[in-house]
Amino acid sequence: MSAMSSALSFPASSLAGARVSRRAPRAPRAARARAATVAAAGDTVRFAKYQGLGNDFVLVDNRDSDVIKMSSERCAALCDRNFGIGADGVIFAMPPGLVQADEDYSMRMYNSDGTEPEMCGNGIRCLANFVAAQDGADPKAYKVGTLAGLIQPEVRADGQVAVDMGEPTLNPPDVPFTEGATSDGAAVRVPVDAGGETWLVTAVSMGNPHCVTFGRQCECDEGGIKVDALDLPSIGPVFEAHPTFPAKTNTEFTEVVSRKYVKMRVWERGAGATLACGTGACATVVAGVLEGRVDRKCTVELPGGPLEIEWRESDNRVIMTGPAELVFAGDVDAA
Ligand code: ZDP
Repeated sequence: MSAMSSALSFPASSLAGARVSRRAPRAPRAARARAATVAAAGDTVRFAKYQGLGNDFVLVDNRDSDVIKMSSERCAALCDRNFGIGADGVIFAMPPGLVQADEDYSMRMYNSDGTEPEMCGNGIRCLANFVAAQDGADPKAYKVGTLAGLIQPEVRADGQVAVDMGEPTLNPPDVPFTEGATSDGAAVRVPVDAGGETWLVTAVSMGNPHCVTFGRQCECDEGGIKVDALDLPSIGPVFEAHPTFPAKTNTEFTEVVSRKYVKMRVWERGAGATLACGTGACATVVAGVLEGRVDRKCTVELPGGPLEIEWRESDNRVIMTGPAELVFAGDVDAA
């Protein structure tokens, strides 16, 4: 494993924004292909480690090139918590133009297993703070291109980052989810067999796929799941690769404490059990509203801490607010 220096060189700071429209077209295949990696032995990359409620990421400023500085395999190795830096993923600040010309920059990311998701909620809050620190910028709004469309995070003076995550996608084939819609074009409380039991799930996309469940069919009638009693490492992977989710899925197991407060445990696609998932918290509140369990403004308590989520009635957009903090910085071999 290559040398890493841990000189702390960044002033902690923060950023901002609100999103344009989720219906923005996905990045053209050419743009994604163009970003193939060319790291050579001996190249080093400067990185900063950030975390949002314990969901942690290695961040790299890659805005000087269309070519991603490290391969997905190298990123997976760096995410290893024993042999690497240790993280749930690696995020690259890329040049603008992934979705539209007037972006400030764009975002590409690898999960800790090396797969590439379309979007990440905790990650885009960390990215916004990281870029502001790089540029020594005061809190400001950014337009960020992602594989899920344009997202605009807003950094507030108190250091919290509020992100307009756009409109949820509920049409089952677009999640993608193979089962049919059950109410108003969405797949709500659909019975799915997993781990030898029947669970009731609601399928939501926040640019990436989510399977939200408040419990097994039997429990749902008796007040729902108790997340602290959940055997997440055994049931999580079953849902992640469930045939009803052809692109695999993140799964949110959710306990309702009140209409304004839920406890959630997440098993992430390509990352396993994490301490928090921003897109997952958004999907949880959307599913909770569709199932008539929670209000549109709701706190989602995760193992790593609380996220404030609002699914706005006025424009159907989801707003996620939470922290994003620098942990340390250093240099690492790119290959
Ligand atoms: O969709 C996926 O593969 C997720 N694992 C991406 C990461 C999601 C993230 N945890 C979030 O906060 O939304 C970063």
